Amino acid sequence: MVVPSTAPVAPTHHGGGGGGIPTVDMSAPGGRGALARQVARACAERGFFRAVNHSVAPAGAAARLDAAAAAFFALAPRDKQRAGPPSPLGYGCRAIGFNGDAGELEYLLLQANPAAVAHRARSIDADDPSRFSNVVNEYVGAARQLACEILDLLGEGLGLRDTRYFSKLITDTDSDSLLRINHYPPACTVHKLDHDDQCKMKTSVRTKTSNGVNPSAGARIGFGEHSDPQILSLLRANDVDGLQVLLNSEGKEVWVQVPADPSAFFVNVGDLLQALTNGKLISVRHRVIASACRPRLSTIYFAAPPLQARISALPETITTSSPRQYRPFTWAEYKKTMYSLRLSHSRLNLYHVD
Ligand code: GA4
Repeated sequence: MVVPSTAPVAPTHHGGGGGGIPTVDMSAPGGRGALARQVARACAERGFFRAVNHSVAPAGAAARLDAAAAAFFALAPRDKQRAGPPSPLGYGCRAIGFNGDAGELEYLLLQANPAAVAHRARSIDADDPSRFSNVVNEYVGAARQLACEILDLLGEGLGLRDTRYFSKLITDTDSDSLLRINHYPPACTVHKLDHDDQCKMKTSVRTKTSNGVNPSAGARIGFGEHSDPQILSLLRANDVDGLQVLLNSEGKEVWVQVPADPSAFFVNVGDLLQALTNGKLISVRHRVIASACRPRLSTIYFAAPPLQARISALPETITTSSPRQYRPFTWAEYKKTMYSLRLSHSRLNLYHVD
């Protein structure tokens, strides 16, 4: 296994935060090998990077999805609730998962395949369901293509025998990938009341994270601390800040603000990719603080394998000095575990062979 050691990842240092967040120029002229090493290094050191100059044109599929999402979230609560409850897919307001987690957001969670999107679209855009499904399918296609490009670069950067191993898992016709569209209403009082009315729910958002650390004073938890369970996640958001990632800085874990960049994709390694690479790539913990006075809209494509896919560290990642870390499991088995636990649980540890 090749440990990515050259081509240091360019950290970004924006005034209000972002130190230590790697940026990868997907169209850089330096050649494919250098790009592959850069992507692998970012995922090994941070589990996270900002992809710029990527293949998804902002004026096309992304803009059309944003417009469809904004139109949906602007509907009356009763109309939105027709697409819910999130069980786990559908429209959700504040409640996340089945075990009492909540955040200051509303969202649509969709299975990222045309048949499922068409079915769900009937309750999302009753006037013209195919309009909504076309927009979603077009976006999912573009996001999947970018995810494959990144996964193939990772395969090369890690020196895998089958460099397309990861991308084949997510392009399988039975891939269990998801699309999540999140709307974080503004934190300012006048809007907050609107939002409370909309949800018609009395859930309180915990202000403490799982490790007992309080987010900074006045912070509203939009989406609590967690790692993504799948292979790779691609997030795009508008120009409103809120995303934070937990990074290691000189032996200490620190929450780093990710400055908003609507033209970029923020890419993060999921639990399955950590397991497949025997811990060489790390599934980054992240959260959203929704304290802005403007609404934040984000879209995340979660690239996942089929339910029956066997997740086992690739042979190239196992050596005598780096023995197998996790027992093999199927994605179906892992999903069952994750839905039985709280959002912040470090669920992959349950599969550690110790
Ligand atoms: C976190 C990442 C994705 O948003 C998600 C979430 C899922 C859900 O909202 O239904 C989970 C969460 C996420 C992991 C633990 C379980 C399941 C909520 C929850 C408490 C869609 C996913 O795949 O896992």
